[in-house]
Amino acid sequence: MTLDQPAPSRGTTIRSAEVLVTSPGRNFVTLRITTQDGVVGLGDATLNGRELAVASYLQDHVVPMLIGRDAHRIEDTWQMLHRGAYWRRGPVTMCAIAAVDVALWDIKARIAGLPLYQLLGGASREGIMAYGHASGRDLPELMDSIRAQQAAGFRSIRVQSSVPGVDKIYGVPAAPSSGTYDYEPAQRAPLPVEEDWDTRAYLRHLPQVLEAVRNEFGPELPLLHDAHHRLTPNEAARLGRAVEPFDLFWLEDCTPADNPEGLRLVRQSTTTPLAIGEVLTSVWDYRQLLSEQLIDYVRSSVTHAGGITGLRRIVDLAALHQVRTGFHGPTDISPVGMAAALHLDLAIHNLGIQEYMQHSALTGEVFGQSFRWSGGLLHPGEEPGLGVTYDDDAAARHPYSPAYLPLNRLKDGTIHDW
Ligand code: GCO
Ligand code: MG
Repeated sequence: MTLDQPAPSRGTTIRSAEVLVTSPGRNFVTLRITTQDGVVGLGDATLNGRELAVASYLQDHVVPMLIGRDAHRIEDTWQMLHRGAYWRRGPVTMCAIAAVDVALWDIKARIAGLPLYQLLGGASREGIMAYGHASGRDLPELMDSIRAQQAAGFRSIRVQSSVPGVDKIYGVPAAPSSGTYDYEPAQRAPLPVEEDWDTRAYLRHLPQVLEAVRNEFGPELPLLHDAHHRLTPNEAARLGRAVEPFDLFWLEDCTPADNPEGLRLVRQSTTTPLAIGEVLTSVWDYRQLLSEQLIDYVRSSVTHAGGITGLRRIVDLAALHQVRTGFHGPTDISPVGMAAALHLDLAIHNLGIQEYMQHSALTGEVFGQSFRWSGGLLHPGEEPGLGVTYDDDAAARHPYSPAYLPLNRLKDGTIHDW
Protein backbone atom coordinates (compact mmCIF):
# COMPACT_ATOMS: atom_id res chain seq x y z
CA MET A 1 0.00 0.00 0.00
CA THR A 2 1.24 3.49 -0.83
CA LEU A 3 -0.29 6.65 0.55
CA ASP A 4 -1.71 7.81 -2.78
CA GLN A 5 -3.01 4.35 -3.71
CA PRO A 6 -4.98 3.18 -0.68
CA ALA A 7 -5.56 -0.57 -0.71
CA PRO A 8 -8.88 -1.22 -2.43
CA SER A 9 -10.81 -3.24 0.05
CA ARG A 10 -14.45 -3.28 -1.01
CA GLY A 11 -16.66 -3.25 -4.03
CA THR A 12 -16.39 0.54 -4.07
CA THR A 13 -13.06 0.31 -5.90
CA ILE A 14 -13.20 2.16 -9.23
CA ARG A 15 -13.39 -0.37 -12.04
CA SER A 16 -13.73 1.96 -15.02
CA ALA A 17 -13.89 5.63 -15.94
CA GLU A 18 -15.22 6.50 -19.41
CA VAL A 19 -15.11 9.86 -21.14
CA LEU A 20 -18.30 10.27 -23.17
CA VAL A 21 -18.66 12.97 -25.84
CA THR A 22 -22.01 13.61 -27.48
CA SER A 23 -23.80 16.45 -29.25
CA PRO A 24 -27.59 16.29 -28.90
CA GLY A 25 -28.13 19.84 -30.12
CA ARG A 26 -24.90 21.04 -28.51
CA ASN A 27 -21.69 19.39 -27.30
CA PHE A 28 -21.41 17.75 -23.89
CA VAL A 29 -18.55 15.88 -22.23
CA THR A 30 -19.49 13.46 -19.44
CA LEU A 31 -17.36 11.28 -17.18
CA ARG A 32 -18.91 7.97 -16.12
CA ILE A 33 -17.22 6.15 -13.24
CA THR A 34 -18.22 2.58 -12.36
CA THR A 35 -17.24 0.69 -9.19
CA GLN A 36 -16.45 -3.02 -8.86
CA ASP A 37 -19.98 -3.47 -7.50
CA GLY A 38 -21.40 -1.84 -10.62
CA VAL A 39 -22.48 1.46 -9.03
CA VAL A 40 -22.32 4.21 -11.65
CA GLY A 41 -21.65 7.94 -11.13
CA LEU A 42 -21.81 10.76 -13.70
CA GLY A 43 -19.87 14.03 -13.82
CA ASP A 44 -20.17 16.96 -16.25
CA ALA A 45 -16.92 17.98 -18.01
CA THR A 46 -18.33 20.37 -20.60
CA LEU A 47 -16.25 23.48 -21.36
CA ASN A 48 -18.07 25.33 -24.12
CA GLY A 49 -15.95 25.74 -27.27
CA ARG A 50 -12.98 23.83 -25.76
CA GLU A 51 -14.67 20.47 -25.11
CA LEU A 52 -11.99 18.14 -26.45
CA ALA A 53 -9.27 19.70 -24.31
CA VAL A 54 -11.08 18.51 -21.17
CA ALA A 55 -11.90 15.15 -22.76
CA SER A 56 -8.18 14.60 -23.44
CA TYR A 57 -7.15 15.87 -19.99
CA LEU A 58 -9.44 13.27 -18.47
CA GLN A 59 -8.77 10.42 -20.87
CA ASP A 60 -5.02 10.82 -21.18
CA HIS A 61 -4.07 12.04 -17.70
CA VAL A 62 -6.78 11.43 -15.10
CA VAL A 63 -8.52 8.15 -15.94
CA PRO A 64 -5.34 6.06 -15.44
CA MET A 65 -5.02 7.53 -11.92
CA LEU A 66 -8.60 6.66 -10.99
CA ILE A 67 -8.67 2.95 -11.72
CA GLY A 68 -8.23 0.96 -8.50
CA ARG A 69 -8.91 3.87 -6.13
CA ASP A 70 -11.68 3.76 -3.54
CA ALA A 71 -14.62 5.77 -4.90
CA HIS A 72 -15.52 6.86 -1.36
CA ARG A 73 -12.35 8.95 -0.95
CA ILE A 74 -13.67 12.14 -2.53
CA GLU A 75 -11.58 14.75 -0.72
CA ASP A 76 -8.40 12.72 -1.10
CA THR A 77 -9.05 12.28 -4.84
CA TRP A 78 -9.76 16.01 -5.23
CA GLN A 79 -6.50 16.91 -3.49
CA MET A 80 -4.59 14.33 -5.50
CA LEU A 81 -5.83 15.78 -8.80
CA HIS A 82 -5.46 19.39 -7.67
CA ARG A 83 -2.12 19.31 -5.89
CA GLY A 84 -0.78 16.30 -7.74
CA ALA A 85 -0.97 17.92 -11.19
CA TYR A 86 1.46 20.63 -9.98
CA TRP A 87 -0.17 22.99 -12.56
CA ARG A 88 -3.00 24.62 -10.65
CA ARG A 89 -6.43 26.02 -11.41
CA GLY A 90 -7.66 27.09 -14.84
CA PRO A 91 -10.88 26.03 -16.57
CA VAL A 92 -9.59 22.84 -18.26
CA THR A 93 -8.06 21.41 -15.09
CA MET A 94 -10.89 22.47 -12.78
CA CYS A 95 -13.54 21.18 -15.16
CA ALA A 96 -11.81 17.79 -15.28
CA ILE A 97 -11.51 17.69 -11.48
CA ALA A 98 -15.18 18.69 -11.24
CA ALA A 99 -16.28 15.77 -13.40
CA VAL A 100 -14.43 13.29 -11.18
CA ASP A 101 -15.69 14.93 -8.00
CA VAL A 102 -19.35 15.00 -9.06
CA ALA A 103 -19.24 11.41 -10.32
CA LEU A 104 -17.84 10.31 -6.95
CA TRP A 105 -20.53 12.24 -5.03
CA ASP A 106 -23.13 10.62 -7.29
CA ILE A 107 -21.72 7.18 -6.43
CA LYS A 108 -21.56 7.89 -2.71
CA ALA A 109 -25.17 9.06 -2.64
CA ARG A 110 -26.38 6.13 -4.75
CA ILE A 111 -24.66 3.72 -2.36
CA ALA A 112 -26.31 5.51 0.55
CA GLY A 113 -29.64 5.29 -1.27
CA LEU A 114 -30.16 9.04 -0.77
CA PRO A 115 -30.52 12.06 -3.04
CA LEU A 116 -27.19 13.87 -2.97
CA TYR A 117 -28.54 16.94 -1.15
CA GLN A 118 -29.10 14.74 1.93
CA LEU A 119 -25.36 14.06 2.13
CA LEU A 120 -24.63 17.79 1.82
CA GLY A 121 -26.61 18.57 4.96
CA GLY A 122 -30.21 18.13 3.84
CA ALA A 123 -32.67 20.67 2.48
CA SER A 124 -32.48 24.27 3.69
CA ARG A 125 -35.62 25.24 1.70
CA GLU A 126 -38.58 23.84 -0.17
CA GLY A 127 -37.32 24.77 -3.64
CA ILE A 128 -34.77 26.91 -5.46
CA MET A 129 -35.69 30.25 -6.98
CA ALA A 130 -34.56 30.21 -10.62
CA TYR A 131 -34.25 32.97 -13.18
CA GLY A 132 -35.14 32.66 -16.83
CA HIS A 133 -33.94 34.53 -19.89
CA ALA A 134 -35.64 37.11 -22.04
CA SER A 135 -34.25 39.14 -24.90
CA GLY A 136 -35.39 41.22 -27.82
CA ARG A 137 -34.09 42.97 -30.89
CA ASP A 138 -36.45 45.81 -29.98
CA LEU A 139 -38.68 46.70 -27.05
CA PRO A 140 -41.89 44.97 -28.24
CA GLU A 141 -39.95 41.75 -28.88
CA LEU A 142 -38.34 42.01 -25.45
CA MET A 143 -41.68 42.56 -23.69
CA ASP A 144 -43.13 39.49 -25.48
CA SER A 145 -40.10 37.45 -24.49
CA ILE A 146 -40.54 38.44 -20.81
CA ARG A 147 -44.22 37.49 -20.95
CA ALA A 148 -43.30 34.12 -22.48
CA GLN A 149 -40.87 33.49 -19.64
CA GLN A 150 -43.50 34.38 -17.07
CA ALA A 151 -45.90 32.00 -18.81
CA ALA A 152 -43.21 29.30 -18.57
CA GLY A 153 -43.26 29.79 -14.79
CA PHE A 154 -40.28 32.09 -14.19
CA ARG A 155 -40.64 34.63 -11.38
CA SER A 156 -37.26 36.30 -11.99
CA ILE A 157 -35.98 37.23 -15.43
CA ARG A 158 -32.69 38.23 -17.04
CA VAL A 159 -33.16 40.93 -19.66
CA GLN A 160 -30.83 41.34 -22.68
CA SER A 161 -31.41 43.68 -25.57
CA SER A 162 -30.04 44.67 -28.94
CA VAL A 163 -28.33 48.07 -29.07
CA PRO A 164 -28.85 50.41 -32.03
CA GLY A 165 -25.66 50.47 -34.09
CA VAL A 166 -24.43 47.08 -32.81
CA ASP A 167 -25.07 44.34 -35.32
CA LYS A 168 -24.60 41.03 -33.44
CA ILE A 169 -24.64 41.23 -29.67
CA TYR A 170 -24.26 38.76 -26.79
CA GLY A 171 -27.50 37.41 -25.34
CA VAL A 172 -29.90 38.15 -28.19
CA PRO A 173 -30.66 35.32 -30.64
CA ALA A 174 -31.11 36.19 -34.31
CA ALA A 175 -34.77 35.10 -34.12
CA PRO A 176 -37.15 34.87 -31.16
CA SER A 177 -37.34 31.40 -29.57
CA SER A 178 -40.43 29.30 -29.86
CA GLY A 179 -41.05 26.93 -26.94
CA THR A 180 -38.24 26.99 -24.36
CA TYR A 181 -35.90 29.97 -24.50
CA ASP A 182 -32.96 28.96 -26.63
CA TYR A 183 -29.83 31.09 -26.79
CA GLU A 184 -26.59 29.32 -27.63
CA PRO A 185 -23.64 31.60 -28.30
CA ALA A 186 -21.35 28.79 -29.55
CA GLN A 187 -21.97 28.23 -33.24
CA ARG A 188 -21.29 24.92 -34.95
CA ALA A 189 -18.74 26.07 -37.47
CA PRO A 190 -15.06 25.44 -38.24
CA LEU A 191 -14.16 28.96 -37.04
CA PRO A 192 -15.65 31.44 -34.52
CA VAL A 193 -18.28 33.87 -35.79
CA GLU A 194 -17.62 37.55 -35.09
CA GLU A 195 -19.84 39.90 -33.12
CA ASP A 196 -19.39 43.63 -32.65
CA TRP A 197 -19.45 46.09 -29.80
CA ASP A 198 -19.82 49.79 -28.99
CA THR A 199 -19.61 50.67 -25.30
CA ARG A 200 -20.94 54.23 -25.64
CA ALA A 201 -24.01 53.07 -27.56
CA TYR A 202 -24.65 50.36 -24.95
CA LEU A 203 -24.31 52.76 -22.02
CA ARG A 204 -26.78 55.16 -23.67
CA HIS A 205 -29.31 52.48 -24.58
CA LEU A 206 -29.48 49.97 -21.72
CA PRO A 207 -30.89 52.31 -19.01
CA GLN A 208 -33.78 53.20 -21.37
CA VAL A 209 -34.52 49.50 -21.90
CA LEU A 210 -34.56 48.74 -18.19
CA GLU A 211 -36.74 51.76 -17.51
CA ALA A 212 -39.28 50.61 -20.10
CA VAL A 213 -39.31 47.08 -18.69
CA ARG A 214 -39.72 48.33 -15.12
CA ASN A 215 -42.61 50.60 -16.19
CA GLU A 216 -44.30 47.75 -18.04
CA PHE A 217 -43.96 45.04 -15.37
CA GLY A 218 -44.07 47.07 -12.15
CA PRO A 219 -41.80 47.08 -9.10
CA GLU A 220 -42.09 43.44 -7.98
CA LEU A 221 -40.51 41.46 -10.83
CA PRO A 222 -36.82 40.71 -10.07
CA LEU A 223 -34.78 41.75 -13.15
CA LEU A 224 -31.22 40.75 -13.94
CA HIS A 225 -28.80 41.87 -16.64
CA ASP A 226 -25.46 40.51 -17.92
CA ALA A 227 -22.87 43.01 -19.21
CA HIS A 228 -20.63 40.06 -20.16
CA HIS A 229 -17.23 41.45 -19.11
CA ARG A 230 -17.25 44.40 -21.53
CA LEU A 231 -16.77 47.51 -19.41
CA THR A 232 -13.91 49.19 -17.61
CA PRO A 233 -14.43 49.85 -13.88
CA ASN A 234 -15.29 53.49 -14.57
CA GLU A 235 -17.82 52.56 -17.27
CA ALA A 236 -19.29 49.90 -14.97
CA ALA A 237 -19.60 52.48 -12.19
CA ARG A 238 -21.52 54.79 -14.54
CA LEU A 239 -23.82 52.00 -15.65
CA GLY A 240 -24.50 50.78 -12.11
CA ARG A 241 -25.43 54.30 -11.09
CA ALA A 242 -27.58 54.92 -14.17
CA VAL A 243 -29.69 51.78 -13.62
CA GLU A 244 -30.11 52.17 -9.84
CA PRO A 245 -33.67 53.55 -10.18
CA PHE A 246 -34.75 50.33 -11.94
CA ASP A 247 -33.79 48.14 -8.99
CA LEU A 248 -31.85 45.29 -10.61
CA PHE A 249 -31.60 42.01 -8.71
CA TRP A 250 -28.07 42.00 -10.09
CA LEU A 251 -25.78 43.44 -12.73
CA GLU A 252 -23.59 40.56 -13.90
CA ASP A 253 -19.95 40.63 -15.05
CA CYS A 254 -19.95 44.41 -15.36
CA THR A 255 -16.18 44.23 -15.77
CA PRO A 256 -13.73 41.32 -16.09
CA ALA A 257 -12.83 40.02 -12.63
CA ASP A 258 -9.17 39.75 -13.63
CA ASN A 259 -8.66 43.10 -11.95
CA PRO A 260 -10.48 42.81 -8.61
CA GLU A 261 -9.15 46.20 -7.41
CA GLY A 262 -11.22 47.76 -10.19
CA LEU A 263 -14.39 46.65 -8.46
CA ARG A 264 -13.63 49.01 -5.57
CA LEU A 265 -14.51 51.98 -7.78
CA VAL A 266 -17.74 50.31 -8.91
CA ARG A 267 -18.67 49.54 -5.31
CA GLN A 268 -18.01 53.07 -4.11
CA SER A 269 -20.13 54.49 -6.94
CA THR A 270 -23.29 52.38 -6.86
CA THR A 271 -25.48 50.14 -4.73
CA THR A 272 -26.62 48.12 -7.76
CA PRO A 273 -25.92 44.51 -6.69
CA LEU A 274 -23.01 42.86 -8.53
CA ALA A 275 -22.67 39.23 -9.63
CA ILE A 276 -19.35 37.87 -10.89
CA GLY A 277 -17.60 34.58 -11.38
CA GLU A 278 -18.81 32.30 -14.17
CA VAL A 279 -15.25 32.17 -15.53
CA LEU A 280 -13.63 31.84 -12.09
CA THR A 281 -12.64 28.32 -11.17
CA SER A 282 -11.33 28.22 -7.63
CA VAL A 283 -11.71 29.70 -4.16
CA TRP A 284 -8.36 31.43 -4.62
CA ASP A 285 -9.81 33.41 -7.55
CA TYR A 286 -12.40 34.82 -5.15
CA ARG A 287 -10.25 35.75 -2.19
CA GLN A 288 -10.09 39.48 -2.74
CA LEU A 289 -13.57 39.77 -4.26
CA LEU A 290 -15.06 38.20 -1.15
CA SER A 291 -12.82 39.48 1.62
CA GLU A 292 -13.38 43.09 0.46
CA GLN A 293 -17.07 42.40 -0.23
CA LEU A 294 -16.69 43.67 -3.79
CA ILE A 295 -19.54 41.49 -5.09
CA ASP A 296 -22.95 40.32 -3.89
CA TYR A 297 -23.32 37.01 -5.75
CA VAL A 298 -20.85 34.31 -6.79
CA ARG A 299 -21.58 32.96 -10.28
CA SER A 300 -19.34 29.90 -10.58
CA SER A 301 -20.74 26.52 -11.56
CA VAL A 302 -20.16 23.08 -10.11
CA THR A 303 -18.93 22.09 -13.57
CA HIS A 304 -16.18 24.71 -13.90
CA ALA A 305 -15.10 25.25 -10.29
CA GLY A 306 -13.87 21.84 -9.18
CA GLY A 307 -17.18 20.14 -8.52
CA ILE A 308 -19.24 20.04 -5.34
CA THR A 309 -16.03 19.97 -3.30
CA GLY A 310 -14.49 22.98 -5.06
CA LEU A 311 -17.63 25.09 -5.23
CA ARG A 312 -18.54 24.45 -1.61
CA ARG A 313 -15.27 26.05 -0.55
CA ILE A 314 -16.29 29.18 -2.48
CA VAL A 315 -19.82 29.12 -1.03
CA ASP A 316 -18.53 28.90 2.53
CA LEU A 317 -16.03 31.74 2.05
CA ALA A 318 -18.83 33.81 0.49
CA ALA A 319 -21.06 33.15 3.50
CA LEU A 320 -18.47 34.69 5.83
CA HIS A 321 -18.84 37.94 3.87
CA GLN A 322 -22.65 37.90 3.48
CA VAL A 323 -22.32 37.10 -0.20
CA ARG A 324 -24.89 34.76 -1.74
CA THR A 325 -24.85 32.38 -4.69
CA GLY A 326 -26.24 32.51 -8.21
CA PHE A 327 -24.69 29.50 -9.90
CA HIS A 328 -24.07 29.63 -13.63
CA GLY A 329 -26.70 27.54 -15.45
CA PRO A 330 -26.86 28.09 -19.22
CA THR A 331 -27.39 25.07 -21.47
CA ASP A 332 -23.63 24.49 -21.74
CA ILE A 333 -23.86 23.18 -18.18
CA SER A 334 -25.15 19.66 -18.95
CA PRO A 335 -28.13 18.14 -17.12
CA VAL A 336 -25.53 16.36 -14.97
CA GLY A 337 -23.91 19.67 -13.98
CA MET A 338 -27.32 21.26 -13.49
CA ALA A 339 -28.47 18.47 -11.18
CA ALA A 340 -25.27 18.79 -9.13
CA ALA A 341 -25.92 22.53 -8.78
CA LEU A 342 -29.49 21.93 -7.62
CA HIS A 343 -28.45 19.50 -4.89
CA LEU A 344 -25.94 22.06 -3.62
CA ASP A 345 -28.46 24.93 -3.96
CA LEU A 346 -31.00 23.08 -1.88
CA ALA A 347 -28.53 22.32 0.91
CA ILE A 348 -26.53 25.53 1.39
CA HIS A 349 -27.72 28.41 3.55
CA ASN A 350 -26.55 31.35 1.42
CA LEU A 351 -28.45 30.57 -1.79
CA GLY A 352 -29.35 33.65 -3.80
CA ILE A 353 -30.86 32.34 -7.02
CA GLN A 354 -30.10 29.72 -9.70
CA GLU A 355 -29.77 30.41 -13.42
CA TYR A 356 -31.98 28.03 -15.41
CA MET A 357 -31.99 27.85 -19.20
CA GLN A 358 -33.99 24.76 -20.06
CA HIS A 359 -32.27 22.08 -22.15
CA SER A 360 -33.78 21.03 -25.46
CA ALA A 361 -35.88 17.89 -25.96
CA LEU A 362 -32.97 16.45 -27.96
CA THR A 363 -30.63 16.84 -24.98
CA GLY A 364 -33.30 15.10 -22.89
CA GLU A 365 -33.05 12.02 -25.13
CA VAL A 366 -29.50 11.46 -23.87
CA PHE A 367 -29.80 12.70 -20.27
CA GLY A 368 -32.73 11.43 -18.19
CA GLN A 369 -33.49 13.89 -15.39
CA SER A 370 -35.42 13.72 -12.15
CA PHE A 371 -35.55 17.37 -11.14
CA ARG A 372 -38.85 19.21 -10.75
CA TRP A 373 -39.83 22.71 -11.89
CA SER A 374 -42.94 24.28 -10.48
CA GLY A 375 -44.11 27.64 -9.19
CA GLY A 376 -40.86 29.29 -10.28
CA LEU A 377 -38.90 26.90 -8.04
CA LEU A 378 -36.57 24.05 -8.92
CA HIS A 379 -36.06 20.89 -6.85
CA PRO A 380 -33.46 18.18 -7.56
CA GLY A 381 -35.92 15.35 -6.82
CA GLU A 382 -35.64 12.31 -4.55
CA GLU A 383 -33.81 9.76 -6.71
CA PRO A 384 -30.64 8.36 -5.09
CA GLY A 385 -27.51 10.23 -6.22
CA LEU A 386 -27.79 13.08 -8.71
CA GLY A 387 -30.90 11.64 -10.34
CA VAL A 388 -29.50 11.77 -13.89
CA THR A 389 -29.13 8.87 -16.34
CA TYR A 390 -27.12 8.64 -19.59
CA ASP A 391 -28.46 6.79 -22.66
CA ASP A 392 -25.53 5.47 -24.72
CA ASP A 393 -27.65 4.62 -27.77
CA ALA A 394 -29.18 8.08 -27.94
CA ALA A 395 -25.74 9.65 -27.39
CA ALA A 396 -24.26 7.66 -30.29
CA ARG A 397 -26.82 9.17 -32.64
CA HIS A 398 -25.31 12.66 -32.01
CA PRO A 399 -21.54 12.70 -32.63
CA TYR A 400 -19.34 15.62 -31.57
CA SER A 401 -19.48 18.62 -33.85
CA PRO A 402 -16.92 21.47 -33.53
CA ALA A 403 -18.38 24.68 -32.15
CA TYR A 404 -16.80 27.97 -31.06
CA LEU A 405 -17.86 30.84 -28.84
CA PRO A 406 -17.86 34.10 -30.83
CA LEU A 407 -15.12 36.70 -31.10
CA ASN A 408 -15.98 40.31 -30.37
CA ARG A 409 -14.59 43.32 -32.27
CA LEU A 410 -14.86 47.07 -31.91
CA LYS A 411 -15.81 49.13 -34.96
CA ASP A 412 -12.13 49.61 -35.91
CA GLY A 413 -11.50 45.86 -35.79
CA THR A 414 -9.84 45.68 -32.36
CA ILE A 415 -10.61 42.47 -30.46
CA HIS A 416 -12.70 43.22 -27.36
CA ASP A 417 -13.83 41.04 -24.45
CA TRP A 418 -16.70 38.88 -25.61
C1 GCO B 1 -24.60 33.31 -18.58
C2 GCO B 1 -23.36 33.24 -19.41
C3 GCO B 1 -23.43 32.39 -20.63
C4 GCO B 1 -22.03 32.27 -21.23
C5 GCO B 1 -21.86 30.90 -21.80
C6 GCO B 1 -20.51 30.69 -22.43
O1 GCO B 1 -24.70 34.26 -17.83
O2 GCO B 1 -25.38 32.37 -18.65
O3 GCO B 1 -22.81 34.51 -19.60
O4 GCO B 1 -24.35 32.87 -21.56
O5 GCO B 1 -21.81 33.23 -22.21
O6 GCO B 1 -22.04 29.99 -20.77
O7 GCO B 1 -20.37 29.35 -22.75
MG1 MG C 1 -23.06 35.49 -17.65
